[in-house]
Amino acid sequence: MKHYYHPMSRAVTTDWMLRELDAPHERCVVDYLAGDNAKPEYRAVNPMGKVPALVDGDTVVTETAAICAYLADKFIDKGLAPPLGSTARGQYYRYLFFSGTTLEPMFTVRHLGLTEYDARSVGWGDMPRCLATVESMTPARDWALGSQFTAADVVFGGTLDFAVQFGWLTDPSPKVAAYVQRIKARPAYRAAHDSSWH
Ligand SMILES: N[C@@H](CCC(=O)N[C@@H](CS)C(=O)NCC(=O)O)C(=O)O
Repeated sequence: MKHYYHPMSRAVTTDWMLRELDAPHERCVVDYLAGDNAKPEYRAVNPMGKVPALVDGDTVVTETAAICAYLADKFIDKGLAPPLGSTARGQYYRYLFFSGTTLEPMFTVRHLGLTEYDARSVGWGDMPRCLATVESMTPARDWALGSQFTAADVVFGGTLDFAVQFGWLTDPSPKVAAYVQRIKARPAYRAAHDSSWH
């Protein structure tokens, strides 16, 4: 597998996931700050020119959450996804999709200072509803799905961690702050972040 990576990017999250799984792979640095992501070779991998991307044989996976979900299923024996076909998959998908479709856009909109929009029409709604949902989805102990740490934590917890770091989520509740701290204490998280430029 090839992991297209940059140390100042969301690829740190997929690197963290690869480390959680101890998954063998080749790291390919795409220096998007120098414009390497605009080169035809990389646009052939990801027409968005975004990192991360994962190439596994003929399969190209882009989007941080999709890469984490793909890896968790590929290495299902490592226990970072609930069993295929189990009802826990429903909750698992909710965490994986909520982060990209709702939380990220909401934090971006806040960052941009956009306040005049119809919250009923846009997928992310508004900040009070997002924060209430984060509060209800954040586990008071352990992980999103209970005692088993999964890719849901890498994606949901990783998004919350990003949001706190970049000032998009100010004053997280004690429960959210404690969950983020548990995430950050994981050895694989630390290894991935220590080798990035944060
Ligand atoms: N939706 C993508 C976003 C990835 C993304 O925005 N990557 C940024 C770095 S964090 C990037 O590659 N930016 C380069 C550019 O857009 O030119 C994901 O979840 O993976």
